[in-house]
Amino acid sequence: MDGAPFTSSSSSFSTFKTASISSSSSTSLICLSKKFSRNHLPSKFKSRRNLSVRASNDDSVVTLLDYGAGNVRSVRNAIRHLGFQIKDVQTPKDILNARRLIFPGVGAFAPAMDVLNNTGMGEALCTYIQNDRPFLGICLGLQLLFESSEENGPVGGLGLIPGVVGRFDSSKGFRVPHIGWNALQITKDSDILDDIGNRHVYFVHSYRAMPSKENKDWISSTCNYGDEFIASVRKGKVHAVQFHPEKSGDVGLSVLRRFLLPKSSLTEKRTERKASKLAKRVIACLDVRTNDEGDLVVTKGDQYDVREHAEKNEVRNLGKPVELAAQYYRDGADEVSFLNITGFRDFPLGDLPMLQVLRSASENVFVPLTVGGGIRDFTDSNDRYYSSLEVASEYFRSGADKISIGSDAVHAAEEYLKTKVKTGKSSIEQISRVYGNQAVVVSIDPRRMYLNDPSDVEFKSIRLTKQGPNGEEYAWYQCTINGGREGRPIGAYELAKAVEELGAGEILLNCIDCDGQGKGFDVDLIKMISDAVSIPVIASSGAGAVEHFTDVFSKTNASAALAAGIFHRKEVPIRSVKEHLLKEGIEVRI
Ligand code: 1PR
Repeated sequence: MDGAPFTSSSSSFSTFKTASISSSSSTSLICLSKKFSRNHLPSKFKSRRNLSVRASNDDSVVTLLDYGAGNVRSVRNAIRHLGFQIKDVQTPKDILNARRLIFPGVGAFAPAMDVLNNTGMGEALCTYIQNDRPFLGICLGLQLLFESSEENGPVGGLGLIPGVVGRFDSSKGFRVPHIGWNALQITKDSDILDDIGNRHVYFVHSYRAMPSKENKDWISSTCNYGDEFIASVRKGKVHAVQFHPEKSGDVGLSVLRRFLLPKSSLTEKRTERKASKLAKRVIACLDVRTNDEGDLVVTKGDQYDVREHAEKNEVRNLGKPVELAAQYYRDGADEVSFLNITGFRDFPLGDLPMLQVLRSASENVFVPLTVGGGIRDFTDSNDRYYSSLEVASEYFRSGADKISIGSDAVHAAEEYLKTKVKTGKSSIEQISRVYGNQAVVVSIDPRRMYLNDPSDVEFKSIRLTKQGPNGEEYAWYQCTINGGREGRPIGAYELAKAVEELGAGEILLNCIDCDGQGKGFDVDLIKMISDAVSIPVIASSGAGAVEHFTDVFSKTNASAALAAGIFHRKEVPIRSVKEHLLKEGIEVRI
């Protein structure tokens, strides 16, 4: 089924030596970029006029340029979902012979340019695009068209569009990475965006290209996030988008459809509400584990205890992961998360059922998928060592857009706080370096520890809005590992700050005390953490009613709110959560 990404001998992402590649590739890239910046790439590329473009005439085939980094499976699934077949680029000639070409770029700018240069694909791409052939670049596939990027750079790009790709400026109080559903300002007719009108699309990036008078004629839409950045470009049959159409639900599928079938009819379902800014996200979480019969089921803890308190003491079984994920997608969830809650026990790459769940779910879920559980360096019983990067790479190849690290992040933070040295070896650093920090979520499992006097502990504590059981006015939040089984000498505040410095792009902030209680999120905890970091924070644990969502979004800087039990038990539909938020004036994606 899966076409294979082409790999150049020296820089294939799919080989596990990735870590070394990035360091080596960076050196070769630097000298390349020096050469580039000196030689203005396009001219060098333009020289070889003998690169002729000849299109195959198979109408139902899409040529896909997949250089093996990150989750291209979602783009494949979306293309197949729209009834097209995929021809994978193996050689530069495949680009030149493409009838239509999609270039989904995931990961970091420098290693991507390195692969394009080392394989001659960059040159072929330039020729293909300069011949106004049907092209769609996605995310990094847009950024690489520009002259250069500041990401681990400056690094030379393909130089087809004037301008430099720079990092969002977090000093303006906007959380970086820009993760979530934001609104487009369409600036010129772009055919493929005709269906979008006033809808939200999904972004996940830390770098963006800025409008200038030199690139004005390319821009077809912008988006506002602290500043107005380029959200899409178009010239003739050449299109590129910064957002992810394959992860933007039905709106995104329509963008892909209109690229693949330019004359296809508009299917726009107008909504009465205009998308205007970054929406708050409502996330459905599926805690999964094998039950006593060995089946992988969706379960749900009661303060992390997932066993029925009946005579058989079984693992609570709330349904099948793939079916429930597809259901929540249809119900309007903005993201779906799978947490393999016993992952700390197993060897994640040996956990084939979990990988299979991910592959199957990603075939029908066109919103971002996050997977967590057991991501860490691992040595199996045959003494074979696997890096956490290898584990994460398998999850990305299987359809994950983001991975979530729990216990291993606690160990990494404790080590970092002890030495204050970034070794580059922690799972957070390894994975964020190659896939970008927007792909790395840290899941925190804290337990509330009541205090009469904050000076009783060395960790950050807060004054509680509601006193503790014995009238305590303060509490700190002790982090745990292995599914809440072991408390560690580190507070949630210290952990959040440390993992942000190590390169995490987002925090999933659970609370063991509130988990499954349906009495609302721990607003005190979420306020403390979302005020302490500049990366997005997902509020989690305790949702029991629609009001709990307005509460957490109006009293904290949480960017998203996650729930499980109320959705699994069909007590509160996702739709009613969103309608309530809209009624309360909180922008969400409809
Ligand atoms: O430590 O890297 O192997 O990751 C394990 C992952 O599994 C972590 O993300 C950890 O949060 C999660 N986990 C481990 N044990 C449990 C458990 O329940 N026994 N579940 C568990 C965490 C928390 C939320 C839950 C919310 C919402 N679940 O994800 O869905 O609390 O629930 P609610 O809306 O019903 O209140 P590693």
